[in-house]
Amino acid sequence: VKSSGIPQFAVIGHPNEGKSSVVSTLAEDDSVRITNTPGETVSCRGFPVVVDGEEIIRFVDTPGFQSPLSSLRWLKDNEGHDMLDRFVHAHREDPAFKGECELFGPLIDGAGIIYVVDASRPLRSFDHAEMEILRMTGISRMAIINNKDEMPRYTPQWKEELRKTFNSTRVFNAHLATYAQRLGLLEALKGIDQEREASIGRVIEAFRKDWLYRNIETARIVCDMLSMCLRHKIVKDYYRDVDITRERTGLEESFKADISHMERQAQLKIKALFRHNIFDYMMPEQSMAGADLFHRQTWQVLGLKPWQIVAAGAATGSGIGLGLDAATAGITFGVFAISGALIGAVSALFSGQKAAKATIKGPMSGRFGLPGKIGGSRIIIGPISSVQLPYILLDRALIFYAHTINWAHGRRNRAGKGPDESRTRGYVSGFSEDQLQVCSGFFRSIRTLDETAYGKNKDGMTDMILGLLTEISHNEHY
Ligand SMILES: Nc1nc2c(ncn2[C@@H]2O[C@H](COP(=O)(O)OP(=O)(O)OP(=O)(O)O)[C@@H](O)[C@H]2O)c(=O)[nH]1
Ligand SMILES: [Mg+2]
Repeated sequence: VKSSGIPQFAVIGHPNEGKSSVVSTLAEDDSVRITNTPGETVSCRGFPVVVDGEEIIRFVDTPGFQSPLSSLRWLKDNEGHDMLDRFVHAHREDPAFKGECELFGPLIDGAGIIYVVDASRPLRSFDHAEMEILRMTGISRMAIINNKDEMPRYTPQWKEELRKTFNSTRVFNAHLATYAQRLGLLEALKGIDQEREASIGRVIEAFRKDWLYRNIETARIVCDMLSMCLRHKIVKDYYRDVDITRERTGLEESFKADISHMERQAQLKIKALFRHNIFDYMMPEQSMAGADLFHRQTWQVLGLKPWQIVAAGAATGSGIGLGLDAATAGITFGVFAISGALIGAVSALFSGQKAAKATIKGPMSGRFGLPGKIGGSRIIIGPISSVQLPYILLDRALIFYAHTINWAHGRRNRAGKGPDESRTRGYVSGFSEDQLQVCSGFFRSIRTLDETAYGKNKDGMTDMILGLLTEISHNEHY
């Protein structure tokens, strides 16, 4: 433990094994440099975890071992007190030991050890040398098996070997680690030595609290976004002759764009809350043509199922949803492909589904719907009265959240199997009747002028969303 009192861990290992990736994921910092070039990291750099403006733990990224076999030989010959210090003094000018001189730095400063190995390759002699060096330091240490390949062929051998030298060994994938797995890693870190137990316990506590705070914020962001979308209206007055059909079409386009923009703003807030600067889960907006999307795929996968529309008490008079074909057979693509519902769904509002109001008032409003010119009129687009759209917006927000929290900060490319492909449904289709009641109560209250009723419903909705976010957070295998 450093003088500042916060626990510090050096992430150590052979070049190119994923040390920087592990640091990036644990510290939730996507500014850590990660490349496929061995020897990318040449000097130590500490990455603090900051909660509430206070540093609670620090992970130090280090360069890889460079000459582990000869370093081990020297250390064996010079074993004893201050040997790392003496090693650095003796080899400071030797380019063959640059890596060791650098990576021993944080250990001399009192950092704990997190040793990273890639178990998709077999153990070699330098691995034994590195482990032996770490054992000789006597510093409490944990090993992380970070598998770069999907087939961790050599995990059993590695585990057996690591058990001999490390206080704890954990499988932890720097690219795919979820929140639950990061928490699990901290728990294991707590167990490696008694001296650090209390301080890491506090880190875990702070980490949990911070996560709860982020989830509460997310629930608020989602509720506010839904309120804004459902209240949205465009009102435009015309004092001269205009082509009303054309004007109306133009305003409908603006309306769609406005809803999309509000959704995007909420997503960006969530993204920032979870400290992502690079990763941005883009919900496809127009993966399929609008009307078709409306009937066949989107609204079966996202939003409500037919029985839920009835349960939500929302079916009457809406003219929406009950015509949905309940058959979901044939849906073989993941949510990533089908969550491109928003524009389609909003488009559907204007395609004869009577879902959003488009009101035209004026002296010649009787000609509503007919192409032609009228003067002195007003066009009102909105508010949305679609039963499904708010549920689709909610579903998309939850999907966005799940992708964002489960995208490890150390993962920089989109190649490989992501979480996208495994889910074929949104979350709303799994809602219980009670949950639907909360939603429909909230959606209804958005339009009333009764602020107290709105506040009460919004609190209920926030709590319910918070429950969903917590569930998604703790789902290890997203
Ligand atoms: N698929 C996959 N690739 C990984 C994982 N961890 C690291 N990599 C890849 O392995 C390469 C090296 O990762 P780094 O994190 O830069 O490794 P490092 O140990 O810091 O490397 P040096 O700084 O060069 O010693 C990069 O191309 C990473 O994207 C993982 O969990 N899964
Ligand atoms: Mg590195």
